[in-house]
Amino acid sequence: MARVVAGDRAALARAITWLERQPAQAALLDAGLGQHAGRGYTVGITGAPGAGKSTLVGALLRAAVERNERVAVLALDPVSPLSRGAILGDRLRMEHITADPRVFVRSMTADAHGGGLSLLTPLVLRALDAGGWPWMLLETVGVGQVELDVAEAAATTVVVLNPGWGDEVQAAKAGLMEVADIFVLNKADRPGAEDTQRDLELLLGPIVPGRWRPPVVLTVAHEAQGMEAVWGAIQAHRAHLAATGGLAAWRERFLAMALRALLVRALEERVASLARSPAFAAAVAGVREGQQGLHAARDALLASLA
Ligand SMILES: Nc1nc2c(ncn2[C@@H]2O[C@H](COP(=O)(O)OP(=O)(O)OP(=O)(O)O)[C@@H](O)[C@H]2O)c(=O)[nH]1
Ligand SMILES: [Mg+2]
Repeated sequence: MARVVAGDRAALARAITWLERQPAQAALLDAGLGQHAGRGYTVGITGAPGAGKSTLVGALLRAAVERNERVAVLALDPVSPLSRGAILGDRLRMEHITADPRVFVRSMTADAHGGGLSLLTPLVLRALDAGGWPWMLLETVGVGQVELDVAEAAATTVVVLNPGWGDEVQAAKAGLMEVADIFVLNKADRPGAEDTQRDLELLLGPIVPGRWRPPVVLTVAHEAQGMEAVWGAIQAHRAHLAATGGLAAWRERFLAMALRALLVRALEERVASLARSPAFAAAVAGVREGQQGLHAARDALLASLA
């Protein structure tokens, strides 16, 4: 624990494994880490599969390290074994920088709880925060539609789009506008970047004083073009949050998400053990014999949980 707080990367990696696999140790760890958390800043990176999220994260990482900043990356992997090749590709793109002590890179598997994240993502972010990582980049699994979970976990949410996505932008408008604090229009080396930028700007509407209007930043991530502009937009959004109380609101929202995740996990474990109990088998038999309906059986079992 002390070593995690002191910024030891190997200790942090072990701590995260505990969080994922060993609830008892995780509880001890969390109790000790709590007082050290609350200073880090999380930037979520989301967007459709193949939009260039990992390339962007790698390039943002390098740009930050050049300024001698410390950055942790948490990348969510898809569950499907069919995507193994892509995962390996992601790793290779970041491999040469992960040896740098100013960088911490970790991946975890996205789960059925949705949003391109894992249920335990908030707990891992909290461990990174307590470990003294001032910046945390959270790359979601490439989700077909925009999910809201990442915006709950992150203070600043970056939505990565590509040129020629005018129609998709229209279709996804509501969700996009809700989650995006910054639009990164990546692959700007391809035709149509200006058109897509114009479509987005139109959707965003006019600038209203005092309200945050997501900037649209053009990048060519695999050539590291536009990285200072993206960091600049992140800093500007952070300053806006700090000035409007948004930073405190985010920390509150994030803690609520982490607590909800722990509750869900505890309840899932209790449901799983209940489902192995004789009372559960008896309830199933009762439904089969027509003595009670499924809902009544559920209510009786729920009452026994309390
Ligand atoms: N032309 C061009 N290609 C790019 C650019 N950025 C990334 N790519 C390429 O786009 C492909 C997908 O990039 P990734 O970074 O893996 O995309 P991703 O969004 O992380 O993909 P998933 O994690 O699988 O959803 C790779 O072949 C990259 O080399 C860019 O700015 N221009
Ligand atoms: Mg990726």
